[in-house]
Amino acid sequence: MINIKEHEHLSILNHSCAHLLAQAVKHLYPNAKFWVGPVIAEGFYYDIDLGEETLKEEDLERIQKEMKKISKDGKRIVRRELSKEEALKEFEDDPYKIDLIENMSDSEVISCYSQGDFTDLCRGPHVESVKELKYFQLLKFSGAYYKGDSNNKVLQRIYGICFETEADLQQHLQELEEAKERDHRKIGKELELFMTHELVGPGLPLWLPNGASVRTILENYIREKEFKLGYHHVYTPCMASTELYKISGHWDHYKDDMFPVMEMDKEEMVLRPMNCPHHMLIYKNKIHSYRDLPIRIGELAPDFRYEASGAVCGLERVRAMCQNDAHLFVRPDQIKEEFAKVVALILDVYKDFHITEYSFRLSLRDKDDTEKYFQDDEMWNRAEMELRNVLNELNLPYYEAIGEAAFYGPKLDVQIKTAIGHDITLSTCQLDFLLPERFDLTYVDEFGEKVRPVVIHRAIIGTFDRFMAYLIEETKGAFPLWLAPTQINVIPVNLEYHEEYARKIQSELVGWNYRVDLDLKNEKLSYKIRESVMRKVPITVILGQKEVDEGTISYRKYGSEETVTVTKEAFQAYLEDQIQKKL
Ligand code: TSB
Ligand code: ZN
Repeated sequence: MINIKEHEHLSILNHSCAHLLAQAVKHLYPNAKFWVGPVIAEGFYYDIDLGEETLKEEDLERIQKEMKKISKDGKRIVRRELSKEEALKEFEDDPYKIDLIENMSDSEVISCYSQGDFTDLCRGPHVESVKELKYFQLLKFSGAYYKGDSNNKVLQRIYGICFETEADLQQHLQELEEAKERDHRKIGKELELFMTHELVGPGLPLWLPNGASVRTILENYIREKEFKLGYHHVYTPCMASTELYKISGHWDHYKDDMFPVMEMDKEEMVLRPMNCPHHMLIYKNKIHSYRDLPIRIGELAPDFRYEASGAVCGLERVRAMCQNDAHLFVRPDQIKEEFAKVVALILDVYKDFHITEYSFRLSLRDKDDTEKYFQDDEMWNRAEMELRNVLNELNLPYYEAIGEAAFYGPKLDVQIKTAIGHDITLSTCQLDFLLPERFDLTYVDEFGEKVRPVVIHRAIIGTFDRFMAYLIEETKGAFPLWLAPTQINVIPVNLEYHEEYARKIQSELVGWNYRVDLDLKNEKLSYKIRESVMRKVPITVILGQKEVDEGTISYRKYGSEETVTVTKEAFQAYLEDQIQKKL
């Protein structure tokens, strides 16, 4: 989907359209006051104070109509420059604009733009006339706290988008519609994969049997892969004393993302946001020789993060998650090889899931953010240089992002775009010189000296929660055979004559270790087939007189209208082939 901010002219068009929106709102709500109206990747929005009023769906239509009217009128958009003093005078009735002006430096040129009866403070640039704003659409509205602070007043935020042509606008609206259809929250509900409940809370989804069935397969899949690659899995508790996080540095640099402390008697406990500290202790539990390294400690580990309630999203961003985590304890001379193995594992897993649209992001620290990042220039320089070297040697194409590193070190993140346009990290591989220091980890080298290992943090599936959100959107809920909650749905054509054969086939298929449903509802065949398709079951088996007489199986693959009749042996071979190819 298009990113408006990446196009110079579309950015100007959308910014001008935000002013048009404000003008229309002012016509319809004369007391309206305006905060900010920026361009965003998805178009534009404006935050508006409508006093006691809250918007309704119909209001959007009225405002849009008014915008069309103003656009037809075709007033020119005129820029004026003001001194700070003049600006304060001009906008004296508008506390929001006064706030903006007061926060500008004295040397800054303050400009405002007028179009007919409406003037707004703005840096610009804008199009020459409102006439140029023809192909726009208001998309939605929501409440938004003034300055994003929940102690402040809720403003009405109206979103919209503007294009150069009607065709572009229509294409975009169609893409939005398709994205909505793919949204994992919608499909998750329809296919009964997961649910949420206000009594549990935001960001805390409940996995239903269908979703849990897919997750179990994912867990077994990745565990098996990791065992083969020399990982050792552990179980550790999902809470610990705050002392542990004071040692690790989470307390100083990650506290805002953690749930508050639980006090019991004299103890202070916290839910863990990450598993590294527990795994550091496991490493430290024994003396290690240089010959033992790398040591790979893996865990399918529950973590808790206090994500903002406005940021949580279905399974994609949750407050209780389960990481496919591992910490690799390596010698400095093993960094490259071990990192390469992790990248190879990521690519191997992506091949199995047919993941092709992703990019590598080298996530670096923001030197100025002294709160988020542990301060040790030498350590950061070394880690960033090592990581860059590894990536260059592996010939991985990547882009850099300042301020996206973990507090303990730089990361290689694998980024994907979700159906609704979020840019999220799926897998991650991180280089850390800090935690070995904080936990005083050592191994004995070939000269009998104690030296520090390096830690690689990595998550391939990332979290099962986020990965599931991704899978749902990619497959539109039509999971491949090996992952589908129900793999085969058996339907007898006529209950009276074919139920017995259908029961026999179902039990044989279950005996072959497939997840099989038998539909004995008293409904028409066509209804049952339609329902099977709605549930996106990969294979629907339809058994009638011919199949009973010949001892065969007729089936339809999801997405195909064609019915294929085969022997049981051929059916088994077909299923095995599909599973093996992960289709
Ligand atoms: C890899 N300590 C490391 C670990 O060893 C760590 O926690 N890294 S992380 O912070 O990047 O998280 C790992 C992965 O969890 C991310 O790559 C992302 O895929 C996933 N993740 C992070 N936050 C959330 C969330 N709120 N909801 C769902 N998944 C999340
Ligand atoms: Zn970690």
